[in-house]
Amino acid sequence: MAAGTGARLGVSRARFIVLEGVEGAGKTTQIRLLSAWLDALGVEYVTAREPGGTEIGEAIRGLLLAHREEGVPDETELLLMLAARAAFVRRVVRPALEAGRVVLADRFDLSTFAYQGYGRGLDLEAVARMNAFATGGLRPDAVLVLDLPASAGAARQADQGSEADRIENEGTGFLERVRQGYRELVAGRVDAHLIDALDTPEGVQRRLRELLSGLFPETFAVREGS
Ligand code: T5A
Repeated sequence: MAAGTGARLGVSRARFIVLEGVEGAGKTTQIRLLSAWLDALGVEYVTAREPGGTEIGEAIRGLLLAHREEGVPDETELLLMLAARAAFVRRVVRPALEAGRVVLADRFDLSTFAYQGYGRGLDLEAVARMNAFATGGLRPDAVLVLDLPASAGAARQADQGSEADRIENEGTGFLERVRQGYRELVAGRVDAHLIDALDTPEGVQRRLRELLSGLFPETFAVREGS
């Protein structure tokens, strides 16, 4: 978790913003560019990833993404994701929002619906009930879903040269179900927005900034002197 350098406490209003999308969609890249923007605006923020963001969450991330010979039951995967989220909400998100900071999160509950619900085929209503317990009902202010074909995201990751983790190893059939899941989920949630992630990183970033400035001008609009 990194704290922003903007020092104008009290100017910005706390917002919980989540970046979502299939592997290689560009979430990390866009959070880095959004962080630079918030620095320039003088908005205080924290960034964090899921699963992770806390000591216990990072330990759970290691358990979840490591390759395992005997496989991991889908229910175990779900419960571990939610165990990490319970700590993330209580140790990272709520304290930051209470301190008046923006939270930029790399994944949150839409990932669970898309991966464990649509990807693994677990019952969406059961996932929703358990997720609500883990989050204590906390919802993001906006969920920005970077949309691109799963094969394009996988190709970007291959170009990057990073080794595929356990979930990335599920292949493009699984990841395409996840992608379709995201598209259906966005259609059913007023806080979620679909963004074309096939554009250049700069083009995607322009769209995200326009969207956030339009949705929350009191937080993200350029102010005199910033
Ligand atoms: N998971 C997570 C669940 O199953 N359930 C859950 O509830 C949660 C919370 C987490 C894994 O856990 C699963 C999902 C995941 O499988 P992760 O590290 O968060 O893993 O997920 P990844 O999506 O694998 O993260 P990546 O860092 O690999 O992907 P990003 O962040 O989307 O992409 P980024 O920015 O690193 O970019 C990837 C490459 O593409 C290039 C970048 O330079 C980089 O090389 N790139 C672009 N190239 C061209 N055009 C653009 N617009 C580009 N943007 C970036």
